[in-house]
Amino acid sequence: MTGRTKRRLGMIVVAGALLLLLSGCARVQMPQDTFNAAGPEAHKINALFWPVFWIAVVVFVLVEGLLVFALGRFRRRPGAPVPKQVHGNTRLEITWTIIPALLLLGVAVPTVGTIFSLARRPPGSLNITATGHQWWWQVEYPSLNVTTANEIHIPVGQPVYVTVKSVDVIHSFWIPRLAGKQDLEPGHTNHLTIEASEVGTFLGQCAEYCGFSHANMRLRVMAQSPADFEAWAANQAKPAETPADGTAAAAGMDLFQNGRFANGLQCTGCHTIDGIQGAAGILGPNLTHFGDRTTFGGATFANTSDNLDGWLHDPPGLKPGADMPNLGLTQEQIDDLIAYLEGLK
Ligand SMILES: [Cu+2]
Repeated sequence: MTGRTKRRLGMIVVAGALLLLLSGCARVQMPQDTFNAAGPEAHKINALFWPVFWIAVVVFVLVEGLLVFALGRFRRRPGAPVPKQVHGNTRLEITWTIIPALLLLGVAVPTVGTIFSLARRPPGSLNITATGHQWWWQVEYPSLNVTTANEIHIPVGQPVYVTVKSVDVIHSFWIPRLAGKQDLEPGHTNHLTIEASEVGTFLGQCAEYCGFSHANMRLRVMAQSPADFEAWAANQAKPAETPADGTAAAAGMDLFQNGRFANGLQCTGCHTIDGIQGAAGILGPNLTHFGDRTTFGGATFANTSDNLDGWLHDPPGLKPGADMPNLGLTQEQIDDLIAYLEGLK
């Protein structure tokens, strides 16, 4: 390769790298964009991030600029100038000790302030508990007598103080547009506050690798107007509806309550449905108002008949490592169960 080809190749590589870098700057709306804050807690984090980022940019440009300049100007070549020797210059050394110290102090004050502000339990907050399971979220509203899974409904404009726990391994609760991350640790309780200032659905996920289906441990926050939220909570607090006699849903309910499947397993051994006698299992999600949810399986699958059909045929086939085994259900049993579950509004 000649020197010229080498130089050309080098330029192409640099141009390609620059293009790649710039492509990250496109303002595409991403559902999990931390910079697109949708509530006061996320705004606090951004208000800290941006000043620190720009200070770091200025320091980077100054330091790297000086370095590149010195490399070019004083590199070893015939007739190169010898730079002024400054070893042991007390004034210079004091200067470059004091400037970084002041910068760090300037960054530390708002950082500590933000940490305390985020950790505070805001007055007038709604309290909920999110419990991590491999691989789904149990969500409880103790003051409203509501238990659900994976989808967290909250009222717009009210802080929600989330107590996070884990029953197995370390998980991390993260709704990027509403707040930072908070770890869920077995045997230890942590807290964070989320709040949305606008109506909408905010996506999130477990942010701590927790095994096989970590990527399938998602969650979402549905921020609703206070009136819509109240209506939702009032409905959720009711026991499950009983389907009309003779329908497929009624057959599904009977299967749910009394069916024994592969290895003698019963639905009620793992799932709770309020209003169904004996259905008080807590290994899997509470299904009392399953039909009201838009997703299932760790908010990974849209709550459609097709997806439910796939799930009931072979849960671990859809979600590797799922605790719910293949129960060996017949197509008719699956259809009845789907009719029942979809009716649990
Ligand atoms: Cu996890």
